[in-house]
Amino acid sequence: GTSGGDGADGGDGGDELITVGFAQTGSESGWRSANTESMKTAFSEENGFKLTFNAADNDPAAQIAAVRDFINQGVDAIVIAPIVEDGWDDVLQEAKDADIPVVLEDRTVTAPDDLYASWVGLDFRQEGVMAGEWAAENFGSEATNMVVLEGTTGSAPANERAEGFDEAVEGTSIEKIDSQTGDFTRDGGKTVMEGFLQKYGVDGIDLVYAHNDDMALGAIEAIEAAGATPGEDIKIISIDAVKDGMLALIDNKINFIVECNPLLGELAAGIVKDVLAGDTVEKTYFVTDESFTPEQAAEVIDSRLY
Ligand code: GZL
Ligand code: ZN
Repeated sequence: GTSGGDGADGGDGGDELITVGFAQTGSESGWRSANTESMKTAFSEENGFKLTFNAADNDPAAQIAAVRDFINQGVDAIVIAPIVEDGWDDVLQEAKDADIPVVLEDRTVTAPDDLYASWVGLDFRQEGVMAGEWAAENFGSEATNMVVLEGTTGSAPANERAEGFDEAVEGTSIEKIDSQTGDFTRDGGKTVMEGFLQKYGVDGIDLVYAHNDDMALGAIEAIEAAGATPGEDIKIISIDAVKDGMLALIDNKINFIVECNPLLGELAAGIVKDVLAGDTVEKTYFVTDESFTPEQAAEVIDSRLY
């Protein structure tokens, strides 16, 4: 940690600000912007924090380097939204050796859980199950060719949303004919969907499962450019429920969205304070997710916080 509160700084001996290094994935999606805003608001000076923010532009090596910087700066605590699940053991061990607690927010890691104090996030697997169950219910009885727009390769949400969905549609007549990463970005979703349309034609694809709204919005552009009607000729199921996704849902261009709540700042800030105060914290805090049909989205759109 930084200089102790021993009054040697000649200050009023009042509470020092808690210095926190936050290693964010980057700015790949509308969800990410909402999550960053939530974190910056919670880790504010009036809440007792001095926040150093780093966005790693979706580059796992850059994100690990940012965490190493925080360790060298001797921050009081480190918060990470890990781009990918793997590769964290070494730098988390270095943080542990430097006595700097780490709290994970949003995505999680495969490293042993004694290397981080806590993870606050979403049950990505359950999100995949919710999406798959809706698909099974609505499209599972007739032959359905599905393409998947995967999230960032190696990320917990991409892995878990695929696992949950596949499990939920097992035994139905939904057939995954292709699956490729669009890296959670709108452009990525559009480019991959253009490739799928080239390969299979509009008539060869019945359903798109997009791991996030931004890729679904890109797919909508590609489907419309191909002269087809998204939500009708080609159905779309997505995850996040950010504003733009919900508006497309209300427009019936997306058929179903599973929410993934990005407002994790308050929880993460409280956990950091508890950890530094030596209080016991849970290893996992899940924030609950809802799901929406077009009608349900229309009812809530004006009251949504993101
Ligand atoms: C999920 C989060 C994912 C979102 C994407 O909690 O990590 O990353 O689903 C975002 O929109 O890019
Ligand atoms: Zn997994």
